[in-house]
Amino acid sequence: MAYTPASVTQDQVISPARCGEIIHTHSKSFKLGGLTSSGHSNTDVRKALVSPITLKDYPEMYQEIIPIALEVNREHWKYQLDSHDSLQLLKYTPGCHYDWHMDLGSGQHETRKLSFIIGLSPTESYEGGEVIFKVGPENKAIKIEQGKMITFPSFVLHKVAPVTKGERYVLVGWLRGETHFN
Ligand SMILES: O=C(O)CCC(=O)C(=O)O
Repeated sequence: MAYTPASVTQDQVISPARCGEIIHTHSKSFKLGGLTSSGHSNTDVRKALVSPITLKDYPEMYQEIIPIALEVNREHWKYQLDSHDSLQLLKYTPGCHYDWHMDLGSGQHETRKLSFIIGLSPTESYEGGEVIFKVGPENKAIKIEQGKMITFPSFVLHKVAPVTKGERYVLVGWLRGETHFN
C-alpha cells in the first residue's frame, strides 16, 4: 500500500456556521507570532496571528475533532498516541505565511506525532495560503476547504504559501505519543 503523507477528510468536521462563529468569537484576541517549531520567533519564517482555543472553552469541539484525527491515524499510520496539545486558531492576512518546517522538534515538541489543520475560511475568500507538503522531489499543494481537515505525520515537511488577498483562518492541532518516534 502506498504511504500517505497527508490525508484530507471527505466531509466537513466543523460546519460552516461554526467556522464563522469561532472566527467571530476570537476576532479581538489575535496576537502576532507564536514560536516556530524550533522554539524561536522569526517573522521571516512564520508570520501569522494566533489565538489559543482552549479545551475549557470548547470541550465539545475537542470531543468531536480528536476522535476524527485518531480514526485517520488508525487508517493510515497507526501511531501510538495518548494526548494532545491545545488547538490554535491562526489568522493569515496578506503577507502572512509559514516557511518550510516540521511540527516536531526538540524540547516540548519532541513527542508530537500527528498534526492536523482544519480550514475555517471559504477558499474563495482569500488568495494564496495553500499548504504545501514536500513529498519526494515534488510538492503537493492543498487549498483546504472550509470545515475539512488535513491530517499528517508531524515529521512531514510543509509550508503555507503567502496569503496575497483576503483573510485565511485555520485551526491547527497536534497529537502526542508517550515517547518520541523511535
Ligand atoms: O496554517 C496552516 O495551514 C498550517 C500552520 C502550520 O504549519 C503550523 O502551525 O505548524
